[in-house]
Amino acid sequence: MSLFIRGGTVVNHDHSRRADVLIQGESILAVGTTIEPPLSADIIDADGCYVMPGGIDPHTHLELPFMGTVSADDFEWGTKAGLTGGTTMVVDFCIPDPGQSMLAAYQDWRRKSEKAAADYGFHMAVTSWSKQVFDEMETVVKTYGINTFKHFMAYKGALMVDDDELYNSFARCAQLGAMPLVHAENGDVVARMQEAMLARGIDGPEGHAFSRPPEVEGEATSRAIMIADMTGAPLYVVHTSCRQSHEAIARARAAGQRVHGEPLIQHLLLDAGEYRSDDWDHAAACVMSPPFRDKSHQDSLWAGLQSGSLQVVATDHCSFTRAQKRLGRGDFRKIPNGTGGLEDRMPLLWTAGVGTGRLTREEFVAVTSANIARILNVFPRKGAVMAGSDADLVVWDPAASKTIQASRQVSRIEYNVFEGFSCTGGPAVTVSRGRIAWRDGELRAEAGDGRYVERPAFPPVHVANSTWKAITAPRAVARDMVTP
Ligand code: DUC
Ligand code: ZN
Ligand code: ZN
Ligand code: ZN
Repeated sequence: MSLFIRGGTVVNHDHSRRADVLIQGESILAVGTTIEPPLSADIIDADGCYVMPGGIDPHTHLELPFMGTVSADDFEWGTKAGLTGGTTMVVDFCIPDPGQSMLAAYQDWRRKSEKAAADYGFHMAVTSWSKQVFDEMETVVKTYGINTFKHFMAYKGALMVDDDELYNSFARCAQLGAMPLVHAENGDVVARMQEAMLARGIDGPEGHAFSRPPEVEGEATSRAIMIADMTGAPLYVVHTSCRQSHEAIARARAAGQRVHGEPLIQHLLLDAGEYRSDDWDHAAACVMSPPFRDKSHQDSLWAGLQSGSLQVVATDHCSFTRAQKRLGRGDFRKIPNGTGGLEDRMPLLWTAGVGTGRLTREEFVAVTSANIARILNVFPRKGAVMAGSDADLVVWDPAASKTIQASRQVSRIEYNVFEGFSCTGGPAVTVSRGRIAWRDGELRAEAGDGRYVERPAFPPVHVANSTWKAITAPRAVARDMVTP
């Protein structure tokens, strides 16, 4: 089966040119101006459109058991929502239950993701430290093809890890050629501030935002960066939402550290004013961690994307219904944290980025796809419109217009935090591994069409001392290195 995309402008992260694209089976066979399509090829007319790599969302939580409930969009509906908006791959967080092994958690996630309609990979969460975790990390990298480990510096009493655990796990990542990820918020300080808010009688969604100020994120980001430096590991800071965190990342990069920052489309476009709403349901819908910030932080995030000190735009898609959000009436600490965005990230970023001149088209491709593929080590299989790459791409109509309305969305919840936003520019056709997954408003992908994508390890930073003893006794290792 072949597809021929004729007459468009191919946009990659590094250049654009007028070219046709021939797809054979699941991959791109050729990109050029002199390709003769086979007689049997389905022709897609891309005149006036851009042909770009499909979006990759490196940060989703589909069917995640979290805060006493389970996120509403599962792998089927989350990936279908993504395809509707031009996203052809998600990377979801595999989070072991307390006491559960990583290996069992991985099997759970593979089971849940069988119904994915688009390709997907996983990150693995490290929520405690032990010899068992040390050993399992090797299997996760070498057998499961997962080269990223997530650490929560917040959610005290649940997922949070302390500095000792961070140090050990980051050092282990460095040995394995894996990269640590951090949710950077100081969970101890957040817990104290939450108590202080409730003691003052502030129990609504605004209390959520007040108890997680930017300083809490800036401190944790700086701490994680320095711990990563001491272990020789690279670092990826998820949902970078504020100036303090961005500046810490930019400083570390200027000093030569491999640190990556990931703003969310939500933090780029929505601000803390949402929590001042008189409408409890609306304010609760916007509860996520980190919370939306004052507008001044948005300028910092856009500047980071423009200058390259921030590399990626994600969603942290973790949707909850109104009824689920209402579990937190009377105590904001119980409002399930999370917002959606998978369906809207690409059109919104195009509109607010390319449409305003803040981003070039190539930069748009970089931050929604190519940079992510490179950072997560699946480039150029993903993230490129190039001969040999997977045929995950989007035929993007810069004139398409859409007003975001929850009543018309694919996501399985009854509201949308971007309700009423108008987008100019959107997918005319989304192609997922060579198949038309979405075209002119019609979703054609089906549950089970997606495949699991393995992501190989990076070359290890250093391979010496890769034993449990060396990791758990860093001072002894340092001492051994001093020769008399
Ligand atoms: N933040 C959220 O808002 N939801 C899921 C997990 C997270 O860290
Ligand atoms: Zn997080
Ligand atoms: Zn609003
Ligand atoms: Zn998350």
